[in-house]
Amino acid sequence: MSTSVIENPSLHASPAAEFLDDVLKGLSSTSRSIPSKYFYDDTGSTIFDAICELDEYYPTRVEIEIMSRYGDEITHRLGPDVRLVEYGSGSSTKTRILLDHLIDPCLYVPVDISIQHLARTADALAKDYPLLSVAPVAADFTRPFVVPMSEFEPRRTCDYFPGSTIGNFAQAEAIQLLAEIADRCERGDGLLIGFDLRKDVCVLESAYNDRAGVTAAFNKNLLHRMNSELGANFDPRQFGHHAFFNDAAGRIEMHLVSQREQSVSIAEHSFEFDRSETICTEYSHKYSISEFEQMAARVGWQCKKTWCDERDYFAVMYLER
Ligand code: AVI
Repeated sequence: MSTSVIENPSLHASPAAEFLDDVLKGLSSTSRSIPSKYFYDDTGSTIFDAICELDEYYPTRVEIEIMSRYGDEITHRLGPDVRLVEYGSGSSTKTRILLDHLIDPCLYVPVDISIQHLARTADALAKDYPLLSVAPVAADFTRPFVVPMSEFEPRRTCDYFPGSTIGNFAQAEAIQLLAEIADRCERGDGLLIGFDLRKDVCVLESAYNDRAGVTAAFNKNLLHRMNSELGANFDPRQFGHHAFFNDAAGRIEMHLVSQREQSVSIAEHSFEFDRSETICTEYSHKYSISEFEQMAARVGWQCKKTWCDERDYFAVMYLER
C-alpha cells in the first residue's frame, strides 16, 4: 500500500512560470544570480548524489558519521513520543539513523518540494518501519504550510533540518527561516539542525572544485535546464565553473563565468554578457558554533547540545524553543 502525499497549497501552481520569473529577475539585476534551488531537477539531484560520494566533498559523509556515532545521545535528548518533521527530506538517509534509535515516535512528517521523490521515500520508510506513521507533505518549506497532527498527542515536535541546507540561504534569510520554524513551535519543541563549520580554505575550496568535475557539471546543469525548460540558448561550453571561499562573508560562492562576450536569449528577452562576467548560482555558508548559536538565539532558540566530528568539520546542533 502506498502512503498518500498531502499536497500543500504553498506549492507553486505553475513551477515553470516561477522558474522563468526568478531567472529573468536574477539575470536583470546588476550582480547576476539564480536561486540555487533550481539545481535540483532529476538530473541535478542525481549529480548531487554523485557529489556526496566524492572524496573531496566531506559534509555528507561527516554528518552521517556524527549521526551514527551519537545517534543514542541525540535521540535521548529528543525523548520518546516525538512528532518528527523533516525539512527537505530527500531520500531521508540520515533520518533512518534517528528512526533506528527513537523510542515510540508518534509521527514522521517528511516535507519536500518533489512529490515523486517524497512518495518513493515515504513508501520505502513505511515498508521498513511498519509501526511508524508517516505523513509526507509536498510543500516548499520556505513558505507557510500545515504540519499534520499525530493520532496521539506527541510529547514534543522536533523539526529536523539536516544536510547543511541552511548554509545555502543568505544569512538574513537563514535567520528568517529559523524564526518561522520557531513561530510554528510550542515551548519545549526542538530543532535538530546540521551545518557546515568554517575550516581550512583549501579543504573548503577542494570540496566545491573536485578533480572529476562533478560539481562543475552540477553547476552547468542549470544552463541545460534553462535551455530545455525555458527555451534559452545558453552555450554551456562558453561558461566556466568557479567556486571560491569568500572569507569576509564566510561562505563558498559558486558562479558560472562567461568565457567571452556573448548574448543569450530567454523567452523574448536578451542578456549581454561581458567576458569574465559571472552568474552567482549558490552560497554555501560556513559557520562557527557560537555564530550559529547566536543567530538562532536571536529568534528564540536555545542551544542545548552540539555534536561534532573529530576534526570539527561539521556540527549537528539540538535547540529548544
Ligand atoms: C545542498 N547543499 C548543502 C550543498 C552545499 O554544500 O552547499 C550543495 C552543493 N553545492 C555544491 N556542492 C554541493
